[in-house]
Amino acid sequence: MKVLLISMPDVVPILVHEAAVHIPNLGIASIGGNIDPEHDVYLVDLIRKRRSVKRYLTKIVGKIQPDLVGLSTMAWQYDTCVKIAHLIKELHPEVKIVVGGYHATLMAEEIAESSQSQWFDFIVRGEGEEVCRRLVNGLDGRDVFADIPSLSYKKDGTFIHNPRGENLDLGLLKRPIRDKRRLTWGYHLMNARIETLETSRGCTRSCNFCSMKNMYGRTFRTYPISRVLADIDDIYHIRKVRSIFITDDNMVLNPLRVIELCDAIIAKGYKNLKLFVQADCVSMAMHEDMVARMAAAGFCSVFLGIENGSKKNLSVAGKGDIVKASKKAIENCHKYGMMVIGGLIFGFPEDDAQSIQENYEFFKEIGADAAYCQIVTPYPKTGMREQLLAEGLITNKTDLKKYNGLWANVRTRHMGSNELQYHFWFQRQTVLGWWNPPASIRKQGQLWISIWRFLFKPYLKLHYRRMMKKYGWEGRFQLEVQRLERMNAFADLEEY
Ligand code: B12
Ligand code: SF4
Repeated sequence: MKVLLISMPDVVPILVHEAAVHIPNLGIASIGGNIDPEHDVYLVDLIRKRRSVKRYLTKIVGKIQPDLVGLSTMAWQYDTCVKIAHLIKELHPEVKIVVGGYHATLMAEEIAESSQSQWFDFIVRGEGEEVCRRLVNGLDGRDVFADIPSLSYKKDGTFIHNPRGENLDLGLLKRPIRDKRRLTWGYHLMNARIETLETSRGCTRSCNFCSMKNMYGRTFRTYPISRVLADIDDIYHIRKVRSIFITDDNMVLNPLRVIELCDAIIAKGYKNLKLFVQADCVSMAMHEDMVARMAAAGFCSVFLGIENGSKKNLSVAGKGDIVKASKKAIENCHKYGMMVIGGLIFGFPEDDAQSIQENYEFFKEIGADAAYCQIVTPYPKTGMREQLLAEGLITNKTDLKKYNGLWANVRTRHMGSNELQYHFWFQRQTVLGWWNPPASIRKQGQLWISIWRFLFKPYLKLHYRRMMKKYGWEGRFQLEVQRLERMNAFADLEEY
């Protein structure tokens, strides 16, 4: 069997420009790595082909003539996913198409009942490695679709949903594909080559905007340390890549394990290894010894879910009062030279222009190094969606293309969604202003940070001064909205 696994071209440039970060998709790489070796597997990450999606797919599908195409999609990418499925069926009508990932997991029933289901032959809920392995064997006549947990398949034109399978034993998974079977390349974080790996899956915290619990339940599973080291060896020695993005939802839930892992990494003596990770504030605040060991092992940047400075808003998000923990976590990271990217969320039911301003001010005060700002997004099947629906605060219930954190799909009790969208943008410009990396951060990427400080920033300041004269705040905002509208519109897919 020939299998082609594809991830979507849509991006969300919240931190830097959309061309500055292209991180490989680990989901398809891990599924591909676990398909039995007698089958041929190819990976395509369309994030590297954003300007020529149709042209590229026409070429590659024609060349490979796959038996099965797997499409990976989050909620906000589903619209593009349907278009791509339609295009592929048109190019190669005999091909079977399976859709998986977050959106398929959360919305399998809805997808099956929609008219778009005509483009899909299978839907996979949850982790894809074992289901896909068996599905490919099933297509080869060596397994039976009805027996494969978490698979939905068509019988007489209607989808049958098999019961959901158990979470996988991570110790049994084979390594993801990072070799030439990956047909797209050039992954980078501001021009430094980057790869992804995972050390754990899941999270036991209860943030109610998070889609995670529908994927794994509220569980936390870890990979054996030997497997994580084998993965790092593959990236470091074979691929010769020094930057690694760890995709764990919350790697630090078990601090003793993190320390053990860091010690094992340190013992390997990798030089110039740079690790990027996401973590929760409470664990990073409470375990300074863990933070110190992480820094020693090469963790240079951490994304912290700070979310909001208001206790009321934090409680709506299901986070509890983490304000003190946020401050302490940042202090700990800075003490050991780690850059902190702080996640902020705006648009909670009580928000008004002033509270949005205050949240940006709070962010400035706590001294994180860069802000990753999003508007509350009512992702399907989350507690947040239920809560906001009940209060009539969701203004866009159906156009999921806008469910990516950049768009206001909600209103608050004090602001309409347009006003929220405006203040989310405007206060950021006026309160946070231009990014000014502190000295400790400048050391981490001297070339790019110097280019930013001495080339881009002065140029952009001049550019926006002129824009202000010509358009004013309102005009500039409209231009920004138009830019966002264009970002994930793929002209060559419009006909589908
Ligand atoms: C790492 C990560 C990121 C990284 C991305 C790294 C990368 N390579 O792209 C960063 C920080 C950049 C990021 C950004 C965003 N992310 Co993110 N991210 C994650 C995270 C934590 C892990 C993803 C991952 O790699 N997991 C490991 C792999 C192995 O698992 P996986 O991708 O889920 O794949 C498995 C299954 O889904 C399934 N599967 C996946 N694809 C397919 C395809 C087929 C055919 C099949 C059968 C099965 C299948 O099988 C895979 C193997 O078991 C997830 C949460 C999570 N636990 O997954 C959120 C998550 C996927 N992100 C999410 C979101 C919303 C975003 C942003 C839009 C946030 C924002 N506003 O900025 C952006 C968009 C990024 C972009 N593309 O531009 C949401 C998606 C919600 C939804 N309902 O769609 C999630 C679930 C987080 C959440 N808390 O809700 N993200
Ligand atoms: S800490 Fe992160 S992964 Fe865990 S529930 Fe909250 S948002 Fe989701």
